[in-house]
Amino acid sequence: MSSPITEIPQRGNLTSVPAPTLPASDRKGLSKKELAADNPTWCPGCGDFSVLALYFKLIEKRKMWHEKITTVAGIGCSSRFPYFVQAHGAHYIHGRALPFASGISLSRPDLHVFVFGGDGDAFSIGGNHFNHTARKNIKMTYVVMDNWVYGLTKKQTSPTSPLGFKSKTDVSGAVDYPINPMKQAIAAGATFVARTTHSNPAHVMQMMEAAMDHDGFSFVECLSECVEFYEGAFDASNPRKGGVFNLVPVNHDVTNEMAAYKLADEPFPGSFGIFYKVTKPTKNTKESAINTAAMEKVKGLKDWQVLQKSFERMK
Ligand SMILES: Cc1ncc(C[n+]2csc(CCOP(=O)(O)OP(=O)(O)O)c2C)c(N)n1
Ligand code: SF4
Ligand SMILES: [Mg+2]
Repeated sequence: MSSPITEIPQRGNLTSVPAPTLPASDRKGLSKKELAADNPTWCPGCGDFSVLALYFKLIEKRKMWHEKITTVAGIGCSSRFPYFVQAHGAHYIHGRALPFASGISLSRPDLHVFVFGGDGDAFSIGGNHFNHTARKNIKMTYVVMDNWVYGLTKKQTSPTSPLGFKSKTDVSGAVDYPINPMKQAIAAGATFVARTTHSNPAHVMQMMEAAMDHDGFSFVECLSECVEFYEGAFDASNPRKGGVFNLVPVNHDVTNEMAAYKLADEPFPGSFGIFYKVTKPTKNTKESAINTAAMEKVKGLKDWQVLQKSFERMK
């Protein structure tokens, strides 16, 4: 019996499909035990643990199976993520997780592609890839574990470090204005933009679920404390540390770009939740239509005949 689990789309028939949430079936969902690959090497207390635990929970809850998910990352403490997941994925080049994930998403739209990484990976070396993946609306979920510092390389200023932050690259305090990931994502054309924090696991889970259900490029900024090099960075957003955790107002219109910018402009700790969400055709769908039309033109021909036709055109 054919099942949606085993079907792999053929070239020319690639359509953007919803996240692989399958109805309860005879097949059991993966458990955390089956998903945990290795003992994470993060420092005790690092916010990244929370994101990993919630990713396992998400896969378990939504009954996603190994052959339907892929976990991709660049380089950094947060980008070690795929090492700790017993599933298909790649720990790729610094800043290049998104182009790698784009290739996977466009060639296998039946998969759900999750990308994890840090603020340096996303907004320094990977800054351009972030903008272009967002504007192309390539279907994937990108979770940036923002700790406002380069953790792996032991405390350099990152693009999200606030002014005055003392680091090995700014010994007397950061002088460059930080970027605002939410504004940047909206301006670049991301069709789903949300903000959460590792200290509120239920909210992280809610945002990751909403992101994976979005048909397009979904971006989640997740504050994730680096206890080693930026302890207390997010205390003002954590009620357990005397801070406040404010949800996006219930009357916020997620399709209103200007309203989303206004939320993104709030001073720290700001609001948490979905800032922006619109429906637009994905590159996956558009490319699939182009592929189908191209395949139609060479229908019935053998591969060598298709090749010969291409050579003839080049003469
Ligand atoms: C091409 C290249 N340049 C620089 C580095 C060094 N490097 C590794 S991780 C990193 C920054 C990591 O910061 P971030 O992405 O914020 O991740 P975190 O460790 O904070 O989770 C840098 C500069 C590298 N590995 N490759
Ligand atoms: S250095 Fe910071 S970001 Fe890296 S594992 Fe340790 S606490 Fe986490
Ligand atoms: Mg970082």
